[in-house]
Amino acid sequence: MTARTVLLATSNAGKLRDFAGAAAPFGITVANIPHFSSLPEVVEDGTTFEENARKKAESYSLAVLGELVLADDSGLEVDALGGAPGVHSARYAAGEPHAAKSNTDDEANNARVLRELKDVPAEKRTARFICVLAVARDGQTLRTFRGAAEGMILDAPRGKNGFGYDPLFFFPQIGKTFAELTAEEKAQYSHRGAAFRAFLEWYRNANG
Ligand code: ITT
Repeated sequence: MTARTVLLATSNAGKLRDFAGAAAPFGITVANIPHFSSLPEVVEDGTTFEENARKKAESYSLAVLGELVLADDSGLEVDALGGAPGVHSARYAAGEPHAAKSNTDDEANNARVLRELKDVPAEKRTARFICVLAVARDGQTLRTFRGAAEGMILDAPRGKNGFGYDPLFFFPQIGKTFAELTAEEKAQYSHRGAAFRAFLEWYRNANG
Protein backbone atom coordinates (compact mmCIF):
# COMPACT_ATOMS: atom_id res chain seq x y z
CA MET A 1 0.00 0.00 0.00
CA THR A 2 1.36 3.44 -0.84
CA ALA A 3 1.67 6.04 1.90
CA ARG A 4 -1.39 8.21 2.11
CA THR A 5 -3.58 10.27 4.35
CA VAL A 6 -6.96 9.21 5.69
CA LEU A 7 -9.32 11.94 6.86
CA LEU A 8 -10.94 11.74 10.27
CA ALA A 9 -13.84 13.80 11.60
CA THR A 10 -13.48 14.39 15.32
CA SER A 11 -13.40 17.17 17.87
CA ASN A 12 -11.55 14.87 20.27
CA ALA A 13 -7.75 15.27 20.23
CA GLY A 14 -7.35 11.99 22.15
CA LYS A 15 -9.10 10.03 19.39
CA LEU A 16 -6.95 11.67 16.74
CA ARG A 17 -3.81 10.64 18.65
CA ASP A 18 -5.10 7.08 19.01
CA PHE A 19 -5.86 6.74 15.29
CA ALA A 20 -2.57 8.32 14.29
CA GLY A 21 -0.77 5.79 16.55
CA ALA A 22 -2.74 2.86 15.10
CA ALA A 23 -2.10 3.98 11.51
CA ALA A 24 1.60 4.87 11.76
CA PRO A 25 2.96 1.28 11.56
CA PHE A 26 1.14 0.91 8.25
CA GLY A 27 2.65 4.07 6.74
CA ILE A 28 -0.70 5.85 6.87
CA THR A 29 -1.24 9.34 8.21
CA VAL A 30 -4.55 10.16 9.87
CA ALA A 31 -5.44 13.84 9.78
CA ASN A 32 -8.49 15.75 10.84
CA ILE A 33 -10.70 17.16 8.07
CA PRO A 34 -9.33 20.59 7.14
CA HIS A 35 -11.06 23.39 9.08
CA PHE A 36 -13.02 20.80 11.07
CA SER A 37 -13.75 23.21 13.92
CA SER A 38 -15.54 25.61 11.57
CA LEU A 39 -18.01 22.92 10.36
CA PRO A 40 -21.48 22.78 11.94
CA GLU A 41 -21.54 20.25 14.78
CA VAL A 42 -23.46 17.04 14.14
CA VAL A 43 -26.08 16.30 16.80
CA GLU A 44 -25.38 12.83 18.19
CA ASP A 45 -28.94 11.80 18.95
CA GLY A 46 -28.67 8.16 17.86
CA THR A 47 -29.36 5.39 20.35
CA THR A 48 -26.44 3.23 19.20
CA PHE A 49 -22.72 3.79 18.54
CA GLU A 50 -23.32 2.67 14.97
CA GLU A 51 -26.08 5.20 14.33
CA ASN A 52 -23.99 8.09 15.64
CA ALA A 53 -20.83 7.00 13.84
CA ARG A 54 -22.68 6.81 10.52
CA LYS A 55 -24.32 10.15 11.11
CA LYS A 56 -20.98 11.86 11.80
CA ALA A 57 -19.14 10.23 8.90
CA GLU A 58 -21.93 10.93 6.41
CA SER A 59 -22.45 14.51 7.44
CA TYR A 60 -18.77 15.50 7.60
CA SER A 61 -17.94 13.71 4.34
CA LEU A 62 -20.10 16.29 2.55
CA ALA A 63 -17.47 18.89 3.49
CA VAL A 64 -14.75 17.07 1.49
CA LEU A 65 -16.49 15.62 -1.56
CA GLY A 66 -14.80 12.63 -3.16
CA GLU A 67 -12.73 11.80 -0.06
CA LEU A 68 -13.10 8.89 2.35
CA VAL A 69 -13.98 10.20 5.79
CA LEU A 70 -13.76 8.23 9.04
CA ALA A 71 -15.74 9.02 12.18
CA ASP A 72 -15.95 7.00 15.36
CA ASP A 73 -18.59 6.83 18.01
CA SER A 74 -17.27 5.19 21.08
CA GLY A 75 -17.72 4.84 24.80
CA LEU A 76 -17.56 2.83 27.96
CA GLU A 77 -20.13 0.18 28.92
CA VAL A 78 -20.12 -0.70 32.62
CA ASP A 79 -22.04 -3.90 33.38
CA ALA A 80 -23.02 -2.90 36.93
CA LEU A 81 -24.55 0.30 35.49
CA GLY A 82 -26.64 -1.55 32.91
CA GLY A 83 -24.25 -0.58 30.09
CA ALA A 84 -24.01 3.13 31.03
CA PRO A 85 -22.49 5.54 30.19
CA GLY A 86 -22.61 3.91 26.72
CA VAL A 87 -23.55 6.33 23.93
CA HIS A 88 -23.64 9.13 26.52
CA SER A 89 -19.99 8.63 27.53
CA ALA A 90 -18.76 12.03 26.32
CA ARG A 91 -21.27 13.97 28.40
CA TYR A 92 -22.11 11.59 31.22
CA ALA A 93 -21.55 14.07 34.04
CA ALA A 94 -23.71 16.66 32.32
CA GLY A 95 -26.53 14.12 32.57
CA GLU A 96 -27.92 14.85 29.15
CA PRO A 97 -26.68 13.96 25.68
CA HIS A 98 -26.56 17.46 24.19
CA ALA A 99 -25.04 19.48 27.03
CA ALA A 100 -22.03 21.62 26.12
CA LYS A 101 -18.71 19.78 26.25
CA SER A 102 -15.57 21.15 27.84
CA ASN A 103 -12.09 19.93 28.70
CA THR A 104 -13.02 19.30 32.31
CA ASP A 105 -15.67 16.79 31.26
CA ASP A 106 -13.31 13.82 31.47
CA GLU A 107 -12.66 14.37 35.17
CA ALA A 108 -16.32 14.95 35.96
CA ASN A 109 -17.36 11.89 33.93
CA ASN A 110 -14.83 9.72 35.79
CA ALA A 111 -16.04 11.08 39.13
CA ARG A 112 -19.63 10.17 38.29
CA VAL A 113 -18.70 6.59 37.33
CA LEU A 114 -16.69 6.19 40.55
CA ARG A 115 -19.55 7.57 42.63
CA GLU A 116 -22.05 5.21 41.03
CA LEU A 117 -19.77 2.21 41.54
CA LYS A 118 -18.89 3.11 45.13
CA ASP A 119 -20.45 0.01 46.69
CA VAL A 120 -19.79 -2.39 43.84
CA PRO A 121 -17.14 -5.05 44.63
CA ALA A 122 -14.13 -5.58 42.36
CA GLU A 123 -15.41 -8.75 40.69
CA LYS A 124 -18.61 -6.97 39.57
CA ARG A 125 -16.82 -3.97 38.05
CA THR A 126 -16.50 -5.46 34.57
CA ALA A 127 -16.67 -3.05 31.65
CA ARG A 128 -15.71 -2.63 28.01
CA PHE A 129 -14.75 0.10 25.65
CA ILE A 130 -16.52 0.00 22.30
CA CYS A 131 -15.55 1.83 19.13
CA VAL A 132 -17.69 1.84 16.01
CA LEU A 133 -15.85 3.37 13.10
CA ALA A 134 -17.81 4.47 10.01
CA VAL A 135 -16.25 5.25 6.66
CA ALA A 136 -18.27 7.45 4.32
CA ARG A 137 -17.90 9.25 1.03
CA ASP A 138 -20.14 11.97 -0.41
CA GLY A 139 -22.73 11.57 2.35
CA GLN A 140 -23.00 7.77 2.21
CA THR A 141 -21.65 5.21 4.64
CA LEU A 142 -19.63 2.51 2.86
CA ARG A 143 -18.92 0.30 5.88
CA THR A 144 -18.76 0.26 9.65
CA PHE A 145 -16.20 -1.55 11.83
CA ARG A 146 -16.45 -2.45 15.50
CA GLY A 147 -13.73 -2.90 18.08
CA ALA A 148 -13.99 -3.77 21.79
CA ALA A 149 -11.65 -4.01 24.78
CA GLU A 150 -12.66 -5.84 27.98
CA GLY A 151 -11.54 -4.63 31.39
CA MET A 152 -12.46 -3.59 34.94
CA ILE A 153 -13.21 -0.23 36.54
CA LEU A 154 -10.78 0.61 39.36
CA ASP A 155 -11.82 2.54 42.47
CA ALA A 156 -9.36 5.39 41.78
CA PRO A 157 -7.70 6.77 38.65
CA ARG A 158 -4.25 5.49 37.64
CA GLY A 159 -1.91 6.79 34.94
CA LYS A 160 -1.40 10.01 33.03
CA ASN A 161 -1.64 9.03 29.35
CA GLY A 162 -4.71 8.82 27.19
CA PHE A 163 -8.01 10.62 27.70
CA GLY A 164 -11.58 10.13 28.87
CA TYR A 165 -12.10 7.08 31.09
CA ASP A 166 -8.61 5.66 30.41
CA PRO A 167 -7.32 6.19 34.02
CA LEU A 168 -10.20 4.08 35.44
CA PHE A 169 -10.04 1.29 32.89
CA PHE A 170 -7.83 -1.58 34.05
CA PHE A 171 -6.85 -4.01 31.30
CA PRO A 172 -6.01 -7.37 32.94
CA GLN A 173 -4.28 -8.76 29.87
CA ILE A 174 -1.22 -6.58 30.58
CA GLY A 175 -1.98 -5.43 34.13
CA LYS A 176 -2.21 -1.72 33.37
CA THR A 177 -4.87 0.92 32.99
CA PHE A 178 -5.33 2.38 29.51
CA ALA A 179 -3.82 5.62 30.91
CA GLU A 180 -0.62 3.68 31.67
CA LEU A 181 -0.20 2.47 28.09
CA THR A 182 2.20 3.92 25.54
CA ALA A 183 0.66 5.07 22.26
CA GLU A 184 1.87 1.82 20.66
CA GLU A 185 0.27 -0.32 23.38
CA LYS A 186 -3.02 1.55 23.18
CA ALA A 187 -3.06 1.03 19.41
CA GLN A 188 -2.37 -2.67 19.93
CA TYR A 189 -4.94 -3.41 22.65
CA SER A 190 -7.69 -0.81 22.37
CA HIS A 191 -11.15 -0.90 20.86
CA ARG A 192 -10.06 1.93 18.54
CA GLY A 193 -6.96 0.07 17.35
CA ALA A 194 -9.09 -3.03 16.63
CA ALA A 195 -11.69 -1.05 14.69
CA PHE A 196 -8.96 0.71 12.74
CA ARG A 197 -7.27 -2.57 11.77
CA ALA A 198 -10.63 -3.89 10.52
CA PHE A 199 -10.99 -0.71 8.46
CA LEU A 200 -7.48 -1.18 7.08
CA GLU A 201 -8.25 -4.68 5.89
CA TRP A 202 -11.29 -3.37 4.01
CA TYR A 203 -9.33 -0.41 2.70
CA ARG A 204 -6.53 -2.62 1.39
CA ASN A 205 -9.02 -4.84 -0.44
CA ALA A 206 -10.84 -1.81 -1.81
CA ASN A 207 -7.68 -0.01 -2.91
CA GLY A 208 -5.35 -2.84 -3.91
P1 ITT B 1 -16.27 13.36 18.43
O1 ITT B 1 -17.72 12.97 18.44
O2 ITT B 1 -16.06 14.76 17.95
O3 ITT B 1 -15.41 12.35 17.73
P2 ITT B 1 -16.48 12.88 21.28
O4 ITT B 1 -15.49 12.88 22.40
O5 ITT B 1 -17.74 13.67 21.49
O6 ITT B 1 -15.73 13.37 19.95
P3 ITT B 1 -18.00 10.41 21.25
O7 ITT B 1 -19.30 11.09 21.13
O8 ITT B 1 -17.73 9.19 20.43
O9 ITT B 1 -16.80 11.39 20.89
O10 ITT B 1 -17.76 10.07 22.78
C1 ITT B 1 -16.73 9.23 23.14
C2 ITT B 1 -16.46 9.36 24.64
O11 ITT B 1 -16.25 8.05 25.17
C3 ITT B 1 -15.18 10.14 24.87
O12 ITT B 1 -15.41 11.52 25.01
C4 ITT B 1 -14.67 9.47 26.15
O13 ITT B 1 -15.33 10.02 27.26
C5 ITT B 1 -15.13 8.02 25.98
N1 ITT B 1 -14.09 7.23 25.28
C6 ITT B 1 -14.13 6.72 24.02
N2 ITT B 1 -13.00 6.10 23.70
C7 ITT B 1 -12.20 6.23 24.77
C8 ITT B 1 -10.88 5.82 25.04
O14 ITT B 1 -10.13 5.20 24.14
N3 ITT B 1 -10.37 6.11 26.23
C9 ITT B 1 -11.10 6.76 27.15
N4 ITT B 1 -12.33 7.22 26.98
C10 ITT B 1 -12.89 6.95 25.79
